[in-house]
Amino acid sequence: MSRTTHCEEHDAIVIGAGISGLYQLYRLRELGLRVRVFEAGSDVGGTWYWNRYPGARFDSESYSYGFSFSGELLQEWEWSEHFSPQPETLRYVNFVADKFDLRRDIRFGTRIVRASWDEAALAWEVEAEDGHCARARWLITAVGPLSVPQLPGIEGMADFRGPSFHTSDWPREPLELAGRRVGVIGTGATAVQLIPVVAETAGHLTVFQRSPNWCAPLHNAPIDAGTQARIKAGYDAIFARCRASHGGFIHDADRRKAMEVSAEEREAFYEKLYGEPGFGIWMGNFRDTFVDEAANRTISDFMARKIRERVRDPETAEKLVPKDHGFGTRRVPMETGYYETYNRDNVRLVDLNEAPIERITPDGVLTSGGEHPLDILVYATGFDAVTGGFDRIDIRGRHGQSLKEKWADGPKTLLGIQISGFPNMFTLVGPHNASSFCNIPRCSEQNVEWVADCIRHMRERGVNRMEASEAAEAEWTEHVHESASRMLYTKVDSWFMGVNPNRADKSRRIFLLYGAGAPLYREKCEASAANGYEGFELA
Ligand code: NA7
Repeated sequence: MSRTTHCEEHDAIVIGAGISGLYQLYRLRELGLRVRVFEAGSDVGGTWYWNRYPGARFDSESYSYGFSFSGELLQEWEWSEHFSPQPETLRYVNFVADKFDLRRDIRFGTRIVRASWDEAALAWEVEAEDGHCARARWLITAVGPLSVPQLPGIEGMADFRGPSFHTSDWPREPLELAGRRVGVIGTGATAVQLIPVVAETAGHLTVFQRSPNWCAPLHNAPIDAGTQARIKAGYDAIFARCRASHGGFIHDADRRKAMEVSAEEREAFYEKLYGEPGFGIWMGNFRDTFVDEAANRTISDFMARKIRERVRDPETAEKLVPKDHGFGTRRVPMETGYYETYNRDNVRLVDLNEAPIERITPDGVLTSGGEHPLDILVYATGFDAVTGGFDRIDIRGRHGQSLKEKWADGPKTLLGIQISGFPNMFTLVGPHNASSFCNIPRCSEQNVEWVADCIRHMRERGVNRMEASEAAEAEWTEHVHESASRMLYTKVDSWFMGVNPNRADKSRRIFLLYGAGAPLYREKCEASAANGYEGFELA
């Protein structure tokens, strides 16, 4: 990269001031490094900074989500609900930033657009949209797995007269919904949180659904004083439980297989899970639910019955029952009164399979079945998942190799944390990393600590350069795909599989996550470190 302007010098650069980037800053500072974090937003929070739509909240139990590294922080902070709403979570992240004085090393309003490795200087140079330049030996990306909003390419979008926006761009100024006709396109996890809340205030709500999802009740509730005290006294046990589980949640698979028990027992077990808060029905189900189609069919049938019971109009209920994939093979949206929303007089479900969208008009959405007049149009159309945050930065490694080109046929990494050809760059919660399929803070803390230990190791031994070997990278990539191949979610289209209907390359279908579980992932990371960072070349 040629440059004429002044360039700041640091030891490490972190891109992103969300949950992972903030903790990385804290850890690297502890090592005595000069660290600079660059953040596109005007404040800390990442996901919780951007996603301010009504109804946004955790699907993780609040007390399993917060940072675990500071006992003092754990005792000081009080979550008010079992599944924290976004405003409270954003307050929490701000509280952490203030408590540890993190803001002084963060440059806000700075979107990094280029990063290139300088082999002669053994340093990364990054450049922001505003031309700001910085150099450092280490580059750590904390760009988030769901940070690049995807708007659909529907004709006429620019013509719509009223407010229209993606859910992650929900207006910061108050938006009056009362008496207005609102349209929501999409029925993923975001829409399922949003729709019941909007329906309560909007004059009329039209939901445009292309594919229904299997949604499960969240059962949120306030945390009472007694529970609060038990939570505070029990953090060690909570984190130990998360650590032992496949996905870093307090829920972990039941040891039985679905067909090992009688139909009555199975039904009773599903009822119990359905009545309990959180992801238990997804993460705590029979252990073969997501590898065995017959097992999966039993829970899918149960969930379908629940939808039919809860939605009064049988035709609408049928539209809400997924037919093309089994329960839990895509991300399970967690709901609060979602299905009952369709019993309201002011809500209408439009099935886009029956009547596809033809165009957006100045006054609404035109489908083949007619025009739906709207005052406000919300795109709950998801994100360019996992690799999107990397693709929008022009990252150049050794010999100017472009990361986007290297990953054109899918990500290749070692442990989802480093990439051959891109020395001294670490990818927190990146593709093929267990963190992207996890209760994120639980797994990203592991990523951050592994990176900090690795940098400490390099400095102590005078190592200036570390790069994943090509052979180890190929082996890891093979392991990622091989270990996921049995899983039913690799047979279904979703953002897990990098299927993004709004991308130019619609045909791409590659598993982006790591499906063999956080404990095995952690073991593999620890083994590499214990063997002098096996698989990496240190110089
Ligand atoms: P998702 O889960 O990717 O959902 C996006 C939704 O938008 C989904 O229902 C899509 O239908 C729909 N969509 C996308 N493009 C279109 C077009 N062009 N027309 C109609 N419908 C469309 O994103 P979310 O934001 O809900 O959730 C993302 C993650 O955030 C979530 O998993 C949590 O982990 C947090 P499709 O299924 O493609 O037919």
